[in-house]
Amino acid sequence: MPVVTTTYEGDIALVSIDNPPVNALSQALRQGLWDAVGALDADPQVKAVVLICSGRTFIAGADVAEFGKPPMEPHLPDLVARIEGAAKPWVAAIHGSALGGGFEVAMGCRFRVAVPGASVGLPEVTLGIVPGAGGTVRTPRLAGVEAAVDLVTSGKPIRAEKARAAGLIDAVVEGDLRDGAVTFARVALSKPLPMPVSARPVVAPDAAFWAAREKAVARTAKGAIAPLRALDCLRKAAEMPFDEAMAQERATFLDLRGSEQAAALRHVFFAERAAPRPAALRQVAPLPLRSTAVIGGGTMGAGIIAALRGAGLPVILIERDEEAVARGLANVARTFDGAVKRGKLTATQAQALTDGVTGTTDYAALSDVDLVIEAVFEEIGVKRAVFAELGRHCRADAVLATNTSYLDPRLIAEGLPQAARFLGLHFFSPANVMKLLEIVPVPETSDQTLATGFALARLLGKMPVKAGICEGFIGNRILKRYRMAAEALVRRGVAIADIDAAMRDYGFAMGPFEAQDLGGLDIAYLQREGARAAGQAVPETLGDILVRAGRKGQKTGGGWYDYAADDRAARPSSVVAGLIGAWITPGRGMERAEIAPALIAEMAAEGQAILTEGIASAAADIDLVEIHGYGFPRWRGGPMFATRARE
Ligand code: T1G
Repeated sequence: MPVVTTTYEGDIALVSIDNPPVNALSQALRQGLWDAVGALDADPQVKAVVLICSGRTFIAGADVAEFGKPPMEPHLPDLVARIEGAAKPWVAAIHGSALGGGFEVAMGCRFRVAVPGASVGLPEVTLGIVPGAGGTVRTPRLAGVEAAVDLVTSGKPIRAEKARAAGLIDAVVEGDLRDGAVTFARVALSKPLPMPVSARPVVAPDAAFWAAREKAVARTAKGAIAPLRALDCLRKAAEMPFDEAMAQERATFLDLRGSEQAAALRHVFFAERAAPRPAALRQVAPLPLRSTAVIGGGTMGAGIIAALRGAGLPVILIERDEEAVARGLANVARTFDGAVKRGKLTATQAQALTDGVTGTTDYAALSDVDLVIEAVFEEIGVKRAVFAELGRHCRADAVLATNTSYLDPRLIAEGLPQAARFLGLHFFSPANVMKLLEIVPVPETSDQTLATGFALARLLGKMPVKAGICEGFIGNRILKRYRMAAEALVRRGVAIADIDAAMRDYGFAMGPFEAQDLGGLDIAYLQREGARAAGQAVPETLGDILVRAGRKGQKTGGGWYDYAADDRAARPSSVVAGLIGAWITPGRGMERAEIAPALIAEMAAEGQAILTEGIASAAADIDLVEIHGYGFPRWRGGPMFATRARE
C-alpha cells in the first residue's frame, strides 16, 4: 500500500495518508505529499484538496526514530512551503492529534478543520528541540503572538474547540470528517481565499512583553533549554520578515537536535512508550476492571481512591470501624475539595466523585469486586489479617493488590488461596497526583494479574514500572543510597546547604536534606529502628541523631535546617552543627561542581546493582522511576542515561 493515495469527490481531491501507527512524516510520506501537490496542481478538474489521515490520528509529527539519521529530501520546511504555494487551496482534516510537523503541515494548508475532541500542538520543546518546519514562524501569523507563545513554549497540545477560539483552526466539524471537510472546501471556494499563513501580518509586542515571558518560561523550564530557545525564535518571528525568521528557526532546530538534552528527552520519550507495555505481556489480555475496593482510608488509601474515582471506577472503602470509615470518606472528600479550590473540578463534579465511594466495615460487600487494593498500616500482621479476610470474601479471580513501600509482598501473600491473583502495587504520595506506579509481582502472580496491573496504570494515567522484590524496590532503594551518599559528604565536611543547592542547580526542585525536612525524617528513622530491633546491623545515621533530638523536619520546626514559624525558608542550623559536629571529620573539600555528579553516580551505581539483580528489567525503567517518582530532571534523562558511557 502506498502511504499517500488520491481519490476524487467531484472537483475536490482527497489526499489520504496511511502510515501506521501515527502517520509520522517519514521520507516516503514527505515524498508522497510532494508528488501529490505537483499532480493536483496540474489537474484542471481539481478545485481544492482535502488532506485526511487513516488510523488513530492525523500526522503526529516528524518520525522521532529518524532524528539521529542524516535528513533526506524532500525536507519538511520545503514540503510545507510547497503545500502553501499550491495552485489549489488545501484543507487539513484533523482527527486524533496534529502534532509538531503534523501541525506545521496543517498550517501550510489554506484551511484547517477538526473533529470535536481532536487536538493540535507543537510538542517539540518536550523533545528538547524547537519546531523545525515553520511552527514558530507561522503560529504567530495565524493566531497572534500570545497564543503562539503559549502553544510553543509549553509544548502542550490543545483541544479543537480551544484551538478554534484561538484561531489555530477554522472550524470544528461534527459528524463524518471526510464529508464535513469536503463540504467546508466547497463553501470556501465560493468566497475569496484568505492569504497563505506566511503572508499574513504579525503584530510584534514590545520589549516588556518578551521580558515578562522570558521570566515565566525560565521559571517553568527549570533548566531545560528548548523552551527559552523557542521563545527566542518566536520573538524573531514577530520582528523579522518571514524568510529570515524561518532561517533562524531552522538553525536553532539543527543546533538543538544534536544536543545532550534532546538525546535525553528522546530517550525518555521511547522509555515512556515501552514501559507500560512489557513485551512478555503483549499477548496477555487483562481482566476487566469495573468495580474496585480499597482497604484503609488514610492518606495513601484516600489518594488511591481519588485516583480510581478520577478514572470513573466505583470504589468500596473498607475500614475497621464506623469512625474510621467516616474519617476515610472525609479524607477522600478533602482531596476533591482541594481540586475544586484550585479550579480543577466543579463542585458538582467533586460531589459525583465523592458519591461514587461507599464506605463500610463489612468485607462481605467485596463479594463481586474486580480489584482490591490494600493500603493499611505498614505492619505485616495487620496486612496479613486483611488478606485473610479478602481470601474469604472476594471472588477467586478478583485481583488482590497490596500497596506497600517496604514490606516483602511474598510475606503478605503467604497463606492466601489463589496467590496467582496477588500483586504488589507501590503508589507514591499523593497517590492521585504522582505518576509513578511500581508493579511488584510475587513468584505466584499470573501473567494475567500482572497484565491487569498494567491495565490499571493505563486507566489511572500512571507510568507503570515493573519491579522485583528487594528492600525499597527500585525507587526507595536508590533514594536510600542517595541519602546515605549525601550524608557521607556532610561527614567529610561539605555544608548541608551546599549539597542541596548543588542538586537544585542540577535540576531537582529540592535537595536531599530539604526534601527530608519537608517529608519528615521520622518515617525512615522508624524503619531503621524496626530493622535494628529485628537484629539487623543498621549503622547509625546523622538523621537518627536529629530525630532523637526531636528534629523531625518542618513539622517540628526544624530538621536539617531551622524554620521560623509561618516560613518555609530553610536556615542553616547551629543546633544541627552542634549535634553532628562530633561525626564530622573534614577531609578534602569538594568543589560545588563536583557534588551533583558524585551523588548522581551513586544513584546510578545502585541502579546498576538493581539491574544486575534483575529487580529492574531495563536501565530506562530505572530512569522513569526517578523522573516520575523522585523529581529527577526529565531533560537529564534519568541517572542511568546521564551517566552512561558515551559512544
Ligand atoms: N515518531 C515515531 N514514532 C512515534 C511517534 C513519532 N513522532 N509518535 C508515536 N510513535 C510511536 C510510539 O513509539 C508507539 O510505538 C506508537 O507510535 C504509538 O504511540 C519538524 C521536529 C500521536 C498522541 O512528539 O504524542 O514533528 O511502542 O503509544 O497513545 O517540527 O504517539 O507501538 O512501537 O504514544 O495513541 C512531534 C508524539 C515530533 C508526537 C498517539 N511529535 N506522539 O498516542 O500512541 S517532532 C510528537 C504522541 C516534530 C517538526 C518536529 C502520541 C500520539 P510502539 P503511542 P497513542
